[in-house]
Amino acid sequence: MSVNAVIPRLAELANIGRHEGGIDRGLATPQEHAARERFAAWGREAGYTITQDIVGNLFARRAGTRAGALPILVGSHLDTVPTGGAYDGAYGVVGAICSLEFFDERNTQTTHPVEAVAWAGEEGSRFPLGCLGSSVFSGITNAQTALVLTDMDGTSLHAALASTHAGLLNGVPMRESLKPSAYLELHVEQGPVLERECIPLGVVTAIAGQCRYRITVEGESGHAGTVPMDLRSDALCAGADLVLTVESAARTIGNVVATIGRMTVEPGATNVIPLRATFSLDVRSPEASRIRAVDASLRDGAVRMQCDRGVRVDIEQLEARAFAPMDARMRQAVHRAIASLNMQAIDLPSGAGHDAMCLSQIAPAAMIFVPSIGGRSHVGDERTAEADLRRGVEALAAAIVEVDRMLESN
Ligand code: HGY
Ligand code: MN
Ligand code: MN
Repeated sequence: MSVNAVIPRLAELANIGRHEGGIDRGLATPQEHAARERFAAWGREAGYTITQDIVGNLFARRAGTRAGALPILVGSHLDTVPTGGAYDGAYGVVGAICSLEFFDERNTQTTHPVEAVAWAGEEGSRFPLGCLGSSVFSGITNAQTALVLTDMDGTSLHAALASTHAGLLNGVPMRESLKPSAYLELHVEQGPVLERECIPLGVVTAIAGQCRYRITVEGESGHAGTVPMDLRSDALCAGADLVLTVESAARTIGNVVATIGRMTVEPGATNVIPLRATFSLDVRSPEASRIRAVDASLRDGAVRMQCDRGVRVDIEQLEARAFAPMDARMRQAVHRAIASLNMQAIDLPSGAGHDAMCLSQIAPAAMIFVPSIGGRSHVGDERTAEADLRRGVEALAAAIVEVDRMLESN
């Protein structure tokens, strides 16, 4: 099957968690569990050693010729945003296992073992931490800290992973904590550059830094019909004012993006002045100074809300991921591999976050992109041409061999 298997396998995964708005596979839900089961089954059928860890990361290991060599990890994630597409994450997981099968078909041996990986909870959609699994694996986040995180219903990750139909896979042993010798990730670009440049492959130079926040604005509730406007401390109006303050700051500062993707209003009745507005904030830039500038405008705005609108504002930073340059020697190895296939590639940065941000802290890391049609992602109609999907897997397989050689020449 190998390279061509990427298409039917992605189609199969795309039906797991599908709804009319896209695909929803939150970490440790029955849907994401089912996707992990499929990955484990493919790995077993190919004869690879399947292991997992306590937060749900899943590994399929193909032996190398040198026992004891630290593995090359190749992977991405199976979870999605609530209205996800068929390729964000899943493509890199399926591409990794198809690359290993490609080696089997050609009897290609690598010195280093190679492990295809499905990282747990990269999106941070269900539990409030992006790159959850890869940050625990990389030692950036303490496993216990991750396990006590709770979703919007108050369910902890620990409880979710303990459930039989959505948790850790039955009968799959725990992986011994071997650090990797290198990391590769294949991903759809999720942006417009490769399509605009008519280039089929991208080698990522760096991944933008990002900060995620939870902001709670608390005012005074009251009767919608009897409280005069000048006597109100309306939490939602203050929250909306703060949202627009942050948006305007991001536009002015430049080379930074700020997104408020979720807001809840309590008590949520049409005839009650909102007591509380709670919203998310996602800020990203390749330049840390610009993220700090947006952070400062948020905090200044919060003080202004408290003075002018009589509300209380609580700002909780949930996550801060530094700008992550990809390893120069790994990038050269990837370019050599792509050139050996007579394929074209360009260098480009990633505005989207990836597990490679975490892995790059413990091993040399590189990423390969394929074009996204219309540059669209995190939407149900995310699309990439089949030829591009297959080409990306061929490039990944060649890159693994090149990296294996590079590590030998160290
Ligand atoms: O949000 C991101 O950039 C990634 O898709 N988790
Ligand atoms: Mn992704
Ligand atoms: Mn994503």
